[in-house]
Amino acid sequence: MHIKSVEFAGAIGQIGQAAPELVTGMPQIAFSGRSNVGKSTLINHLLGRTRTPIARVSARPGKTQEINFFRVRSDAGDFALVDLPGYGFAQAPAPLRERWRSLTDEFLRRDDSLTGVVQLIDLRRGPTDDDRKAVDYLAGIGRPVLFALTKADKLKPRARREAIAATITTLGADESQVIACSSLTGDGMEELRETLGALLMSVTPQDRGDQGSAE
Ligand SMILES: Nc1nc2c(ncn2[C@@H]2O[C@H](COP(=O)(O)OP(=O)(O)OP(=O)(O)O)[C@@H](O)[C@H]2O)c(=O)[nH]1
Ligand SMILES: [Mg+2]
Repeated sequence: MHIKSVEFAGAIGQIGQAAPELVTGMPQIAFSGRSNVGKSTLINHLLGRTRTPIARVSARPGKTQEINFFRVRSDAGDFALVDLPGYGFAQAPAPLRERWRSLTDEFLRRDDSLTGVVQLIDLRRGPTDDDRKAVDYLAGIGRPVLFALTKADKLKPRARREAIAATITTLGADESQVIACSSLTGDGMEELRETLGALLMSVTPQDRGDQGSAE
């Protein structure tokens, strides 16, 4: 998949709020993961926005509490890339965690345009309890899930191979569902881009609405 352009489309901060108009009717790919797992960084690299980041990478984990939407034009059609707020932030007070759950749950369960979910997991840590809950939850939604194992650069090749194998086993995932990534080396980015492109191409033009026709 070749990315042509990206723009910030808006955010959902309240339960029940509609997705930004700019992405109405477009297939959506959501990025889910623990706070600090590297979501915003991965999104910037995936979209080729390393020099001028479009997804904010904050110094304080757990700061993003909104669902952010980016409108992407690509040769696989137009789509909305959705940056979900990170979960599992240890210091987050219970009401905030509850709010996260309701906001995300309400959004993900809308029947409309969710084409797939990229679930990020820190390769070095393997799936945490929170990750497993997220994975179980996503399985219940019944949309295609791709696992991006982040920060792969932090492990030497052998430890990396072992960690990938262990994560696949723990998740009960298929090898084809899992991509080891590094925003530092660029590993996995092209594979992730291609896999998402194929997923988007599998969405029929009728499902995409008027704005999504491939060029
Ligand atoms: N070594 C290494 N560090 C990374 C990688 N990806 C992200 N990081 C670092 O991890 C930290 C968190 O990255 P973010 O992209 O802000 O994480 P996030 O998941 O968006 O966090 P929240 O917005 O709080 O949910 C930053 O200091 C990044 O520089 C990677 O592939 N390799
Ligand atoms: Mg972020």
